[in-house]
Amino acid sequence: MTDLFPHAAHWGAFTAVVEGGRLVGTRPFPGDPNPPALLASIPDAVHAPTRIDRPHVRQGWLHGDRRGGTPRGGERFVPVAWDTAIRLVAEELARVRDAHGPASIFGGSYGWASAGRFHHARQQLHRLLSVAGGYTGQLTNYSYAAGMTLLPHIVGTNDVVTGPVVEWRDIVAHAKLMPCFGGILLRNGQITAGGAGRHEMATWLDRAARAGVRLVNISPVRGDMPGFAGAEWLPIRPGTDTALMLGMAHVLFAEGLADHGFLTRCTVGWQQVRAYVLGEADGIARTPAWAEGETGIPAARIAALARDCAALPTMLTAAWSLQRAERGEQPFWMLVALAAMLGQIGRRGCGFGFGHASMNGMGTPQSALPSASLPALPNPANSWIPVARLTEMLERPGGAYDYNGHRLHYPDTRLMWWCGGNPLHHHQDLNRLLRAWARTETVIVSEPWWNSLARHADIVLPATTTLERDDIGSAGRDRFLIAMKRALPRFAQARDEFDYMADVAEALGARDRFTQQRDVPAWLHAMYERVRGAAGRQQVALPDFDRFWEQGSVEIAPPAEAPVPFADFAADPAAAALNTPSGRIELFSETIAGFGYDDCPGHPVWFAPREYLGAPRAARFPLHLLTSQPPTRLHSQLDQARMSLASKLHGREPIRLHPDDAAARGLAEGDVVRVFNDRGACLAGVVLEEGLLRGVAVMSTGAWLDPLHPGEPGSLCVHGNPNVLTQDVGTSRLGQGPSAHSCLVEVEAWRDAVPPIRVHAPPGTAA
Ligand SMILES: Nc1nc2c(c(=O)[nH]1)N[C@H]1C(S)=C(S)[C@@H](COP(=O)(O)OP(=O)(O)OC[C@H]3O[C@@H](n4cnc5c(=O)[nH]c(N)nc54)[C@H](O)[C@@H]3O)O[C@H]1N2
Ligand SMILES: Nc1nc2c(c(=O)[nH]1)N[C@H]1C(S)=C(S)[C@@H](COP(=O)(O)OP(=O)(O)OC[C@H]3O[C@@H](n4cnc5c(=O)[nH]c(N)nc54)[C@H](O)[C@@H]3O)O[C@H]1N2
Ligand SMILES: [Mo]
Repeated sequence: MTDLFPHAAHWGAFTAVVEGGRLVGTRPFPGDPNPPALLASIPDAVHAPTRIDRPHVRQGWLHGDRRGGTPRGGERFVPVAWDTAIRLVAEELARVRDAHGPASIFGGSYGWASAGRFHHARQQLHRLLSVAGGYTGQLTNYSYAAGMTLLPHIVGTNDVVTGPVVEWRDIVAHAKLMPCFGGILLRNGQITAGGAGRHEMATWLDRAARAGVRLVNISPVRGDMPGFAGAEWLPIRPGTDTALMLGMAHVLFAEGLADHGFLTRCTVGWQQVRAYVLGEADGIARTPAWAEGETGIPAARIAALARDCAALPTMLTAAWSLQRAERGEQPFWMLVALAAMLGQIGRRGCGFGFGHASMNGMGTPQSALPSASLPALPNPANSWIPVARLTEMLERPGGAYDYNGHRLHYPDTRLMWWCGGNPLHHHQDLNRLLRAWARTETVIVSEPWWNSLARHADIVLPATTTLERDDIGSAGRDRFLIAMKRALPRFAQARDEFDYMADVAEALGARDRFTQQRDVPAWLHAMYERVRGAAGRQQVALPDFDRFWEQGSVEIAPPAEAPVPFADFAADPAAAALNTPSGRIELFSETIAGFGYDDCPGHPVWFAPREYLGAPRAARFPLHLLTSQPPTRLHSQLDQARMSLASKLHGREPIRLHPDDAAARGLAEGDVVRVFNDRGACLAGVVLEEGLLRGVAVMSTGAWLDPLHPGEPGSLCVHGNPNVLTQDVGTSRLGQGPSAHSCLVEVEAWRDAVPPIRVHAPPGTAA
């Protein structure tokens, strides 16, 4: 017998096909023009051999080891009953809270978890820790921390990076030229946080190309723009986009092409930027020839692009990746400055935006209603760190640091609880993190799978997957609400976060405050009704909950006309002032200048990164490693499923190399190599790619960390997790974002026997 259930994942809405209690397939959401290939991987993950069947406790911890100082990952786990696990968790939370204060409980738990807005793992954890007395959280995100901290100072809002951004509808109709920093790559368009019913990036890019929008792929990777776009490729050295934009700005000022009317009416500080570009203060004119030296792009092409931008209706866009790098604030600030010099901000289909290809739903028509969400509870500890300062927090309890104008101090972390995020995937310099991790007294991990994170825990709590629970799928960048129906029985003793956390709350005397005396159906109902109420206020009629649940989805029509960012402001800057101190676009920011940060001064500038192809360090580690988003997974999720496994070579994560770089090292397609620098090393399998700038290597993120010697930080990752190589340093004191993309490495042939991959099978447990 076949049963069908509507459902959703971050990689799309779908119908779950169930036979005999097993998920046997997925069917794409009706009407999705471009359903992600990733949907085929879901059954493998749900029924993977690495599913955690019951709670487990690390042997040493169970026997009383709370000293900290134990590198985790090398010891056996002991299965325990849920009652025991709940008691241990509640006692440990209470002990740390009472002895050290709630800020010593780190519950930031950054991560994507799963679609389904009620059983959202991280939000459930935050609610629990809030009613238990508080915790240290995390501010901003790994995606665009530097951008989202900077841009409110510059344009008074984050919308330019989170959306709504300039829509493709308008780009197709009005733009003639679209330089894309980081390209428009369809791979990343498979994903929307919360799940989406429509994947339209390919459709819109195709329409733009057919409409005659000239697309320019400014990236170290030719494949960052699909062939059908007919784009021109400007191969650029990673980390040098700011230099390119400065070279273009020089042409605009030197040749009288800058729109002084716009600059004067709508910005402040353009004179400082102009002086810097022309080299009036320091004698270094940022000419196209100067920019060629940094970027590797011929000066004539830089100048021609600048002139074309000034002559044509132009839309500038940059991938979020540009700011996930040392001094990542600068390319975003400089892109705004460049767009201001062109004077087209606020015109239909023109101006600037970020992330048009970073995620599905960016720049596509979307509903103006709030998405369904689980309300947060106030955190009594009122303690947080900028998201990517994780290792430093563990290394330097009480230590001072700067962030966005604040002088702050790290909490004294004694306990970490991760639920819905995987720091052993997402954080940089994992060997350093693992050393710092060892200082923590207790690590609790909630996970459906025995991934690397679960293996580095003290207490492991087995979570259900979305297929095992009822929920609502809803993404701010999509126009559907999806009834995510329970399609499978719970796996073994796995439990829903809401369910076991209510028991932990009860042990701490706070069950009713955690559940707010609602069960799951009551919560889903309440969340849906909030959206329906908001819709009603905007004259949009939605069916009641029971109809929605029965139908399986509802569609909320997007506005007929695309909103145009900054249109009102550009028409009348005084009447529609921006939310910046001057009310205008700040090409010079008194506020930021006032912070006195040498790594983020008052206007955009070029900083030579410590790690890029022009750095002295490149003599030792001559390849720039980009760690991009994986085509075959979402981060570390689905790594154990068919698409990801099929992409590996000898079981190793691929590393893409230019044929000449490979030949210079005696390497051929399919060879296993050791990728290394002075932070760590991993194995990988060579894939040759002509369309790479020489000197650039690319690995996807997300291969599960598989140390040759578990429990010994610094050990070779035999599988190919590139975050053993990346550097862990804040973008600047302003944004404190991650700098993953600034990373130099070397590659050599691996001549020993290739060790087995162990992380895709469950770990040994003690009887
Ligand atoms: N080098 C490098 N590193 C990067 C990046 C990069 O470009 N380069 N990109 C960064 C970016 S942009 C991001 S957003 C991060 C992503 O980092 P993460 O969001 O941490 O990565 P995920 O693999 O999605 O982790 C989600 C975890 O939640 C678990 N999970 C899923 N559903 C449930 C559930 O219902 N309950 C529980 N308890 N757990 C669940 C999954 O098994 C998985 O382990 O990575 C960052 N890291
Ligand atoms: N399939 C899939 N899609 C995803 C995700 C996933 O895990 N899998 N993750 C999602 C998440 S959480 C996020 S935040 C977004 C991230 O979206 P992005 O940040 O846009 O994605 P990346 O893959 O890091 O980078 C995009 C491209 O930028 C180029 N690039 C890197 N450095 C530079 C540079 O210095 N200059 C220029 N000009 N180009 C550069 C790389 O070649 C890369 O292919 O992706 C989302 N989409
Ligand atoms: Mo992200």
